[in-house]
Amino acid sequence: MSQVIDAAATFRQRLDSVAADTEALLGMLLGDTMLPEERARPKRLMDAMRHVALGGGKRLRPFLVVETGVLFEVPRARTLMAGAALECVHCYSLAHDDLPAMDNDDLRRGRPTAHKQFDEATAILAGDGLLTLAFDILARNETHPNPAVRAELVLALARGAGLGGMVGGQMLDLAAEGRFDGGKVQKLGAAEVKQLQAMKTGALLRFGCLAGAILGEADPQQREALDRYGSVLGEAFQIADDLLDVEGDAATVGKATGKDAAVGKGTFVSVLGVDQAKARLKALVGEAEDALAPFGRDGDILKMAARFVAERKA
Ligand code: GRG
Repeated sequence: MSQVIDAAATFRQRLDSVAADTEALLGMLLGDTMLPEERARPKRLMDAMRHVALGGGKRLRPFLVVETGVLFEVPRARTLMAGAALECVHCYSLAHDDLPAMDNDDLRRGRPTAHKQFDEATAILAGDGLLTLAFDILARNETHPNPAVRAELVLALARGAGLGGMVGGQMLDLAAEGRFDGGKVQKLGAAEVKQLQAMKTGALLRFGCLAGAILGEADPQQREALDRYGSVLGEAFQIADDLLDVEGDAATVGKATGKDAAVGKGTFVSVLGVDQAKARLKALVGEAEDALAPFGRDGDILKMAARFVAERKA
């Protein structure tokens, strides 16, 4: 029992430590200091970008970058840079997803969404600014001295975030809601839900797990193991998210719940049912642990991350 508590406490400490370092780094990147080629940093836009990117969130994605980087002894300053870039993309996606044209939410991370705190145009530009900043960060020498490694990171994040990744997944999601078909909801099967979610939420989590290996110039087998871990983790994350929408309460989750069922959305819970979704979640944690086998005890923290993702309440 005490070993279980120790493992949970260790994981919490490591997650909190990455969260604090990411907050500080993002605060610096979104500070008043202008960069070469910049003419001005408009205050309202900066305030909105800071609202979206700072002061909340579990920072799970930067944690994955840092902890996969630890496997290859990548200096923490480098993994924090790549983690901050990934978090910028994640935060932009949340701000755009919350817009009236998308999910129309008032609450995010327990605070007013960007368009509520500011206005729609500012929220769109704040998202655009964060998306662009992500690639600016990856292209910097501090992220990695080898330009080929930086280019690989840029390509991998672009693939995860773009047409065949998160943005494409969001499009499939909106289409399934019947947005472009007079409100006629598409009845998705399990394979379609899996594909949609692997794109919409899984692709960024997967990038998080691969980024440490890219920064560490890991061998193909090690990359393959982390790629598998990342894919499984992404599915587990989404099932847990779907369960939270059904069973969580808005105050703890930090956003509105019950929205998926209200719009008849195809989710893991709607296609599998609550009990089977929970069984699948448990199986995925086992698969995530298996994927980490090549790393021995060094993979323990990432195994804890898989359990955390499955059991999370927010
Ligand atoms: C608008 C291009 C575009 C994409 C939106 C990711 C996404 C696509 C929308 C977010 C909608 C949503 C709530 C999806 C469920 C999974 C998810 C990304 C939850 C939030 O991630 P957490 O729990 O959030 O890691 P924190 O706040 O901890 O960072």
